[in-house]
Amino acid sequence: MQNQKAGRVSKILKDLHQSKKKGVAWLIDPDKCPMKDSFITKYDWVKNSELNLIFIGGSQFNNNNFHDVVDFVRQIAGQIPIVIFPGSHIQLAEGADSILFLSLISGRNPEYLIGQQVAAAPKIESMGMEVLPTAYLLVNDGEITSVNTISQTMPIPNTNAGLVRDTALAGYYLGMKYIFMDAGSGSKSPVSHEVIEAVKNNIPIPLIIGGGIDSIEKLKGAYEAGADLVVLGNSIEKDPGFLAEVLDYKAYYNLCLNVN
Ligand code: 1GP
Repeated sequence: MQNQKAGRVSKILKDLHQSKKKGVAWLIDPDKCPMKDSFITKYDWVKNSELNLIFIGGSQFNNNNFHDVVDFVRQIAGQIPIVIFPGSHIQLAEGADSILFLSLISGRNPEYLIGQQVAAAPKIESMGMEVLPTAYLLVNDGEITSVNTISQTMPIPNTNAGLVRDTALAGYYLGMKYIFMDAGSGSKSPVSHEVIEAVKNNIPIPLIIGGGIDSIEKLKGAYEAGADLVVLGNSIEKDPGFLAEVLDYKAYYNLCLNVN
């Protein structure tokens, strides 16, 4: 077995969780990453920013040039870790620092509980990247987003915080080290505060929240409910300036934590 890369991302997530500080991950969808000089010009400042992580992945991406996308994004990432957020086992690249090794435990499709993982495991082993064992739950108000269509699973409703909590707890008991609750890309109904609180108050591992967070108000709500790291994708695609706004807000929020 190859040595896995040192746990840089796990340290970032652990530090956020323990310090109660908040983080931001920018999700870049490889289907929408234009791989043009204009992208690099537009986002060249990111490498010097306080962005915690860059996620790359998408539920629809099926091209075999995933490594090109990762290498391209590296130009604006600098030292910010690139984490693969895979939609399937073909979304792998040596140039990434880490991979969210997801099991979609809110659903009952064996392909996304363990099938894709078996296909990916030996490739990840040979690449030697850091592996982040992650319980992945889809939770929203009943909207069907692309991840539901692809995975052929339904989200757990926001109204059923008890079931979300029990599911996340099962993931924790199975040894997963991170929980990622996702409303789905572009969802109109983000994971509810009640759900975030139910998981945060009962399960002592880093909590990642994403899906449909398209305003500072929603970001603040997720932070206050207990998210350690918030993932944003669509809102930055629509308005690249929003990333800078989000990072300013995160800095302000963390500063207030220190003051109080
Ligand atoms: C989707 O959580 C991510 O899997 C991000 O969602 O694109 O809606 O921000 P958005």
